[in-house]
Amino acid sequence: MTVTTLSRQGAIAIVTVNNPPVNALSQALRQGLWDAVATCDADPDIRAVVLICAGRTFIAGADVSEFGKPPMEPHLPDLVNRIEAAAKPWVAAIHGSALGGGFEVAMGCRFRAALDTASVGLPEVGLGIVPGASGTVRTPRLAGVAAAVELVTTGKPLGAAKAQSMGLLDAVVTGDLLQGALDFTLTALEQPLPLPISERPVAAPAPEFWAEQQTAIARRAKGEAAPLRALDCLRKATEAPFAEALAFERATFLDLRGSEQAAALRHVFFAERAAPRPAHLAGVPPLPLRHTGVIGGGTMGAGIAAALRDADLPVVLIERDAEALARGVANLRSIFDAAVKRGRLTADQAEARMAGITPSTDYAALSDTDLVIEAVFEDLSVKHAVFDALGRFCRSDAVLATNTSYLDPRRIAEGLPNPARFIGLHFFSPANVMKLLEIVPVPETAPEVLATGFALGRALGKIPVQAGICEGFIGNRILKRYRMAAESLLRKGVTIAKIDAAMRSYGFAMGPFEAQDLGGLDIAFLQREAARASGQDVPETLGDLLVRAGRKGQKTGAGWYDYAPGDRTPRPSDAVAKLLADRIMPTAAPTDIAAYLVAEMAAEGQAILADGIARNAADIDLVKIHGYGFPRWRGGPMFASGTRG
Ligand code: 3H9
Repeated sequence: MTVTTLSRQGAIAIVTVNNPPVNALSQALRQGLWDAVATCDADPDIRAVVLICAGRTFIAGADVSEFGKPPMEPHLPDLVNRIEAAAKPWVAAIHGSALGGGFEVAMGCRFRAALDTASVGLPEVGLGIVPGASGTVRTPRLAGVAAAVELVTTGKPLGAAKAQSMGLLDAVVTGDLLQGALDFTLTALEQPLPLPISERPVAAPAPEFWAEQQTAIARRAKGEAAPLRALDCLRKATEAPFAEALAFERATFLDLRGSEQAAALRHVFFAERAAPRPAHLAGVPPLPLRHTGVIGGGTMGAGIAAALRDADLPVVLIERDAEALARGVANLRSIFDAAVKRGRLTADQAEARMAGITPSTDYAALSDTDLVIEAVFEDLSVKHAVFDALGRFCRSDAVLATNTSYLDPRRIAEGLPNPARFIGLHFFSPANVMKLLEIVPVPETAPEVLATGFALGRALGKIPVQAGICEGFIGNRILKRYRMAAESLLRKGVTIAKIDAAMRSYGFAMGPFEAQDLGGLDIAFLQREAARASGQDVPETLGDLLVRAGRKGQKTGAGWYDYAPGDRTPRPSDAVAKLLADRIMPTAAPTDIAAYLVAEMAAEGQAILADGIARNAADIDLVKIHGYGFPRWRGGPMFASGTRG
């Protein structure tokens, strides 16, 4: 396939890139662009070159799948230099995303014009690397050091308008991109050309600027190497000549590319892209999703309804009585109000979200829904009553889903007239924020219903992962093992604070005990009690002792730690030490606490694989990263412990 084609419009050459799916800079594309420079330079009738891409996006970056292989010529930094040094000025015409190497190619061009819907960015830190083709050296020369630090160290793409205001783009066009770029080029040719970016000066900021950035980035990065290494490159770009800074960036890029963190982040990158479209559902068409319903307006139900509204799906919200319904609507209102406060939504958008909610206490309001998600109290008889009503009032082809975390979906489905339409959709709180969606089919679930679960995940921008049926599915089953392992360390005399600190320095935002205090110890306690009441042999946990002493976590001002009123800072607790004193028998404990706890998670992951509960190890990693705060740059427990499946 020809990945670049050359055409002409008057004196302007048009180089069109066509390398699906995302025009990544494979060796063939680099060579194609390399040759295009030579062809255009040699043609005396060509005055300028517009670089434009076919398909869904401008060049989305280096080809990540080539990263594990030996680099092949022409190398990207050389290509960017060559475009910049071409005898004719190149103009990048950007739609979709110009990311990483794609934006570096655009910076090799003399001008950048973009559609108003486009975005640009240097997301390399998200892959554990730094830009490797002059991103850290050209960006500060193009847009100043502050803009470059933002772009390079956060990795977040910027919309066209913002990018233009920061000087990263010369023009933003609406409508026909090619025409807009051609018009821009003709006008630009009437003026003296600006200097190539590599020849522009860069103002070095005050020395304290770097120290401040270093501190702020180190705090955010929590052990992730790339953002700080990117900052080093940016500093070099302001202190050394262009070529020297470029060589420094290249060396840093190559060093990081071979690192464990980069391998972990590449693993997550590809796992995230594989998850929404699992191979076993290829060719199975999902059912249409136009109207949805949510049963229960509590924290979970309201969060799910908000997620559905964020994807522009109309929602019928059902509660058992007017009072509960009013609370549910108020819960939704406060979710959208908070989004307005944070600047994530405008007031009008929040109103439109609310306008798409139809609150009702009458199940008949669900008669036209394609999908209903139940999020009521975790009690089998309550769930049965709900599904009995759904079976009577919903269309026979509507998908009926439960959001249960701990009940057996097979038992919830008992008695449904059409269990082929039934599925578990396990959201994580807050459901409009957390990316993970565990999809749990029962044996009767029809393939197209399972495919609809994945289609919903895609529509909501979630990471959907299929889980089999067992206690806790994938995520909570591993969480339970993790907590038990943490308690076993505690019993051996390792302090609560030390265990939490070890997991924080591993990269979690919180350790296992702090996290329980935040979420509340009573939920898992009540589950254990219910299991005990039903005759199961559930050994007593240390957490049980705390809950029985009234220590349910932050909400009671006391859990594994003590809390001062109105203050969430955990303080080691003498009361807990006393409460647990006779359970703690100092014995040899593993010295590398994090390694031990991660190995325990991975061991449970292995058992989950052996039981057929997860489809592959990468899915388990996604569950822990997107539902439980496992540090992304560690790749998930399976990857981190060498189970790369
Ligand atoms: C870099 O550029 C380093 C340089 O500084 C220096 C080099 C020397 N490579 O996400 P989607 C595949 S680092 C290979 O679902 P969307 C992806 O796996 C790179 N493959 O599409 C999937 O494959 P499949 C910096 C890639 O429309 C398919 O394309 N760039 C790459 O939702 C569709 O992907 C980035 O990090 C790639 N770079 O979103 C950009 N990118 O269909 C990463 C995608 O077989 N990419 N694929 O499952 C993205 O952010 C999104 O793909 C994008 C499109 C926003 C572009």
